[in-house]
Amino acid sequence: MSFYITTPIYYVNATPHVGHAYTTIAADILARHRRQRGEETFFLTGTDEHGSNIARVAEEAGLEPKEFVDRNAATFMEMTRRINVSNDFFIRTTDERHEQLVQEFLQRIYDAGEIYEGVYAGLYCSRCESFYAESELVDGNCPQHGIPPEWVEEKNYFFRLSAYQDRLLALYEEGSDFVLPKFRANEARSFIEQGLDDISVSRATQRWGVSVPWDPDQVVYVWVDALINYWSALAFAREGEDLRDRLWPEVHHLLAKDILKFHCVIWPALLMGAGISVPKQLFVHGYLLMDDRKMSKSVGNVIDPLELIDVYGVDAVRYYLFRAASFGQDGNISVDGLHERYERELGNDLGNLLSRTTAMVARYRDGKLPVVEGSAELAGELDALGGRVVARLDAYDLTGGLDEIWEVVRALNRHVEQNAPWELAKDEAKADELDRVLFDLADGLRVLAITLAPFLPETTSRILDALGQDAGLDWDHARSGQTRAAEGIAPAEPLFPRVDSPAAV
Ligand code: ME8
Repeated sequence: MSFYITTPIYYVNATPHVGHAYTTIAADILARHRRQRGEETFFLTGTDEHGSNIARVAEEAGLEPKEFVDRNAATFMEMTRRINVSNDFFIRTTDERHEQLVQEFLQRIYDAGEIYEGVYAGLYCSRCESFYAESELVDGNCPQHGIPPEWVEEKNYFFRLSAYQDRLLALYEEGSDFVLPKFRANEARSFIEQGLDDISVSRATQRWGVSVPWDPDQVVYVWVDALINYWSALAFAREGEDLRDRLWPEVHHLLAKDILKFHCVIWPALLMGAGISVPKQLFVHGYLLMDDRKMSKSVGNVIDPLELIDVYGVDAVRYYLFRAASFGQDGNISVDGLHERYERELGNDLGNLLSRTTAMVARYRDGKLPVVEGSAELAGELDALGGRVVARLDAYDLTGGLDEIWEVVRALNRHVEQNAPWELAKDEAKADELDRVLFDLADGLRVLAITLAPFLPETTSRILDALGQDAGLDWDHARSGQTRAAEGIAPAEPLFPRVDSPAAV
């Protein structure tokens, strides 16, 4: 089984914010999880660097487009590194190898007779890089950006999207999981059912893009250029190998609802036009909001993920984003909310559990952890956890995955309270019982660490180190009774040290 997962490629006209980090971390969690299960996994992210919007912003900054995109792509690469994601490749659409494949892709559609020349006249929002019908405008403005679109009239090449209605609807047939969640599939389907207009796939008045192969006076429309990245990257991501043979079309696209139409309608049609198989699945998530408004660079209400990471650490940010909002739905985030969950859930529930466990092993057993028969009831809970998390993550339910794991965090905290090891330690006759409880806690923490590894990669290694466990992160180890005997266990440093107040950000 192979698992290929992608994020949107982000526009480099501004610096990255938490919204970009969100999708990238989600993809990372799924990729890390599949690797644990031994699947061949490939995780792609990158930047979208052509188009009139970027050319304009570069000009405003007094830079050549290439210099501008090089600088800004670097900030996205830096974000990708700082949020600790395990992407296998980072694609930039200004990579010549991508540009060539865009031409090849478009030529295939052209050769199939699915592209014709026409005149486009319509309202265009350069922020979205998208045409709008009058009826779609809100008070005469772009519905996404609230600015008036420009009237554009030019010779363009058109793709016969209108001819793909039935083939697209077939993808959305009853029972298909082509697009998830279901309510997003319904949105895409009703859009297709309304009837599709042909779309322009080139621009005559722009220069910052990939030349149309049969007419170098035109450049390829930036959205077409961008979508092709998911397919092109595989051809050159690994030296001397064409991964398309193995990984296409086993692709899972993650995106937010702002770009649903491009991904769920136009992209599969373009692929069909080029004679290439359509993606296996798309998951469309909601928006991160601040005070109930979408966080976006055009509204200006953005949080820089790196500032949060500086204060709370990368794992806390990775954790919070999937706790604050149920993945799939919209949800508000705030620094106060992060602070609260950091203290309560990460610091108290998980961090203290490790501190107490290691402190008790150090104090009552001189740092030695023997292997004994653990509690059958707890073992049952630990053994059920792996399957539950798999079911949630296979359904892209990252928040549900954390819920399942936190059930066990809480169960272990109850186990400490109910068995009161500090009382057992007072009575020599209860030495075996104490060993059992300490083993239970270590075994439970080890299983938690493995199931949490995709969400909290740094914390996982710290937990396993503190318990003297180094068995690796394979999903097979997410079962009870696999903890090994250890020595030299010392009271662990707090996993989530105190942060004074949210105002620190
Ligand atoms: O649309 N909440 O790039 P983009 C959740 N280049 N996710 C958010 C978000 C928020 N408030 N803000 C941004 C483009 N995102 C095109 C994509 S793909 C072939 C081309 C995330 O920089 C989310 O994944 O505007 C959204 O779909 C994406 O960033 C848009 O990024």
